[in-house]
Amino acid sequence: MKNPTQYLISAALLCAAFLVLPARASEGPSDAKGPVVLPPTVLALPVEQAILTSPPHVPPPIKRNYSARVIVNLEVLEVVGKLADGVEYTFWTYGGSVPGSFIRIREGDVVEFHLNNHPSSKLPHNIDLHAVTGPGGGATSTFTAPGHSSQFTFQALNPGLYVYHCATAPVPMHIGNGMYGLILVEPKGGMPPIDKEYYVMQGEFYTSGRYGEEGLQSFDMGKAIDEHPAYVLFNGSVGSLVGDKAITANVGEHVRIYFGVGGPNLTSSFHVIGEIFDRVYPEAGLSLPNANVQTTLVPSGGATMVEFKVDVPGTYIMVDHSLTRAFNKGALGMLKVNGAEDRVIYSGKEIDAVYLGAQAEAGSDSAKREAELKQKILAEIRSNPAIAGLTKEMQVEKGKQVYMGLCFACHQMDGKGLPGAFPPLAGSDYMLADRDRAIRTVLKGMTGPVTVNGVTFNSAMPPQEAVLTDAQIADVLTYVYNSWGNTGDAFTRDQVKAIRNEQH
Ligand code: HEC
Ligand SMILES: [Cu+2]
Repeated sequence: MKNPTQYLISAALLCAAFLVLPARASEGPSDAKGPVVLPPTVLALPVEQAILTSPPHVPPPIKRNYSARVIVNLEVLEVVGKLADGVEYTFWTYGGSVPGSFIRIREGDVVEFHLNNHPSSKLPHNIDLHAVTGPGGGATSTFTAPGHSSQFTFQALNPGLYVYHCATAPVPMHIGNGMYGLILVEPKGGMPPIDKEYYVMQGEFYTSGRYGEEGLQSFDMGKAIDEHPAYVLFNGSVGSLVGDKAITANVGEHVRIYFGVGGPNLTSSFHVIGEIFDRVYPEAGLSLPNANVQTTLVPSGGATMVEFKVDVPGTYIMVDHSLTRAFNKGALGMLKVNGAEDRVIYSGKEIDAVYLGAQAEAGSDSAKREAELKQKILAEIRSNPAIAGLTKEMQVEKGKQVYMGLCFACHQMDGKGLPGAFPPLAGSDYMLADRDRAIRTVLKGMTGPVTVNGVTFNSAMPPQEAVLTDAQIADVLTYVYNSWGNTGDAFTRDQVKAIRNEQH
């Protein structure tokens, strides 16, 4: 293993290598030692090409029970990609994705590593693999100018899950632009078999603009030094694991997430809402799986493996439980679980009764009024089939209960919102202009700038699709549209259903 002194020395070497680059790059391979002369025992090992995958995918488990010589070809690519809707960024990547390609090898393998820096790159890059024993973890040996390819060999002595990252100066900038990934060194006995495996990494982005500010953003070194990122992300962009890009599993399956933190600075409090990790390999060490963990701490430049069985269907939200990072800076992903319900393990909402405390007498009045109206409707149906008007009134009362239980916390009792934080629903030109969009906002939530009655808000509204039924959404919007001087429209559950099922 590397000790701290070796780290310091390797960092020093790294800086030296960087400073002398211009002379070296033109001299070509003069500093290269030439291919290593491998002993016959190693030369006799079977040779194979590593399978690399981009997130959230993981290469297949290693089946062999002997060492191999594994060839890894990793390409450095500087690419413009999406940080969020309307927000672009020039990512520096290993293999074209953030995080970079997942590498899977076996303890004892001798790895011939090729780092290929694409000719279109503007800068030299290298790689420090935390799985490597040797100064710099490969960094000095892989310092590679654009249009060049470096080769070095290492033996994977320690099993575990390791971060790799660029270590070219300024290192925080290279990592902050997306240059990190994971390498799994399976123990000789293999990882325990599991149904589903996924690859997720957290990293922060220090953009010149605020969260959601549109256009091509650049890296802001000042914000990086202050550790004030605009974005904290899973897999390199807002929504990379949301909606139809969510990771999936079926009820009864066991899921393993290989989770790493590229940083460059922040530690993650990794949590899956509504799940308990049956097993956690703390700090990705293999000796001590911990059991029944809610949230696990993953340091910058560190990793973990979490495993859990999914017992009931639904959408599970993955977050950094430092929650403004999840709700305001993007560190949020989804796991969608399909299958049959088990109402003993989780019943779902059994009863929706009114409880508002002193907060909102309006709510309990509204429940009473609902009961009255139910009676009225029954009476009305008996004597008079013209019940349309009453149906709407009924919806308004039900919707009021949903509103008082959920929306009022942000949009306020009077629907006027809070300046600088929550937009108004009373007289909202934005909402009233487009009914479908209003449904969509409640279902899918909303992030990024929105202008309501001439004032711009830029925050996040949590999606309600997993919380509210179609009928509840129709009711709450009917209440909102029939309150505070709004237009008086009604919504049906079929309208909500249509938006819920629309293709994106
Ligand atoms: C946790 C706070 C929160 C809750 C709870 C919440 N919202 Fe919002 N809502 C917001 C924020 C913040 C925005 C603006 C998002 C942005 O700027 O990106 C918003 C935007 C909206 C908009 C579009 C903007 C406008 O004012 O016309 C509508 C409509 C809306 N919410 C309706 C609802 C309804 C209905 C509920 C209850 C089912 C609800 N919201 C619950 C915070 C919340
Ligand atoms: Cu780099």
